[in-house]
Amino acid sequence: MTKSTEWQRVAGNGLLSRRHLLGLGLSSASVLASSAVLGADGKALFEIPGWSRQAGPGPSGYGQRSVHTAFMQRDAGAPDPLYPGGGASRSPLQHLQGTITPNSLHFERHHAGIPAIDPAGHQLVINGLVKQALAFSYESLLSYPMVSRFYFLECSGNSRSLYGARPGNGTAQTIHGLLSGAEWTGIPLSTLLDEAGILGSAQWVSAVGADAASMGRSVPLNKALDDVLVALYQNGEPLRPEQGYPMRLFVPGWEGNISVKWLTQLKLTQEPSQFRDETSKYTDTMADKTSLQFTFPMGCKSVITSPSGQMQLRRHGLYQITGVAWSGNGTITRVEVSADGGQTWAEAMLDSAQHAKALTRFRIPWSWDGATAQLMSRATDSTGAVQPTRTALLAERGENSFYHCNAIQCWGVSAAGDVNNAYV
Ligand SMILES: Nc1nc2c(c(=O)[nH]1)N[C@H]1C(S)=C(S)[C@@H](COP(=O)(O)O)O[C@H]1N2
Ligand SMILES: [Mo]
Repeated sequence: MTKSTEWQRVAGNGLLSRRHLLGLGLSSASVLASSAVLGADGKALFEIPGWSRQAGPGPSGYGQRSVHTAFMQRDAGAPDPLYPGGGASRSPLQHLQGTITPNSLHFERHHAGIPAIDPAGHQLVINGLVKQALAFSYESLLSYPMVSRFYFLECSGNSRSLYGARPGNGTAQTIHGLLSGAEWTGIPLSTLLDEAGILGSAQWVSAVGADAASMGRSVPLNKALDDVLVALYQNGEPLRPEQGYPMRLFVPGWEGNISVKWLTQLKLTQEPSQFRDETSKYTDTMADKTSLQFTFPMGCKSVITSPSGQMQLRRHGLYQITGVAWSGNGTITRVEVSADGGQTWAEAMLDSAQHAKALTRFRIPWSWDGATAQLMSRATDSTGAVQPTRTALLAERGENSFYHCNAIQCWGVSAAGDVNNAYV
């Protein structure tokens, strides 16, 4: 075992070099000397557990998680009779690892609930400024060549409680859980638009969903032809009804709202359609009360998922600080972590493959000696954008902000080990 004096401290308040993650291990597992496994009489010193003594259930048609992890849930609240089917549920970020959110825990945001679509009765129509209007059945779309890409999806209302005057008492899930990551498989929208034939006057693609909200958003044609998908699969299986089964628009890196679920129409137009969700909602009101419209990309951002809000550190010693980082404008190139409220920073290890517009996992070892600490993470992306402090973001956006909060957030650790959302 390396003595704690040999840990290389790289920033204030106990942050250790990320190289200690490689090989040295932060394990608190008890070391089993071989003599400890068998007693002097040669008998095993531990009981053989019940599950090792008899055969368990056999294979099944559809897998279920362990009953011991069933507490990991989205935080779907009680239904609101005044808003049928509406609302959101958040991903339990503090319980997850890696960069892919299990489909059953992908966050949800519905404006009028989940339509029960029979794919046999569903159509995707492409019309408007095209040479020939087309209608695709689900079956016919399945025969088009598809691509698979890792992307994050984030609602632009995510983390918006950080605009509040006082820090809300929340978890990584309740504050930041309108965020998930998946491998999305679908048909490049450009393939379908090319088949319809884009007329020269077309500048926008208006996408409309088949839910009772008829949710619509206008996508600039250059983005539509760049990396937008008509997504049919999510993490290898057909989309979940919550995520838009049988098909959704997927607009990489941009605010979640524009990835229209239950997609049924794409109309090419010269001007944006000025849907409700791009006029009265999803605009950014500035300090002078003017509003910015079409602020599409989600900014460079990171969140520490562990230790995080409402956890308790029960012992002094080594911890692994971990979280996710992402940017709607490119790849994450760097994540720094501070344990002293942003006075000093150390570079975290990026331990996942770094895909553009996808979640990246970071981690760094931390030695907690019982002093109060303020844990923060700061991401940098491939455009050079650095995640702003909350103070800087508020100075830029003013007090009327609601969407697109990518500020650095702080988890305060008390001497007793309680972890809480804090402002610095
Ligand atoms: N048709 C339709 N598309 C929709 C919505 C909706 O209510 N109806 N919600 C939008 C919003 S606000 C977000 S953040 C994302 C959420 O996608 P998810 O539920 O798959 O996480 O879908 C978007 N697409
Ligand atoms: Mo959203």
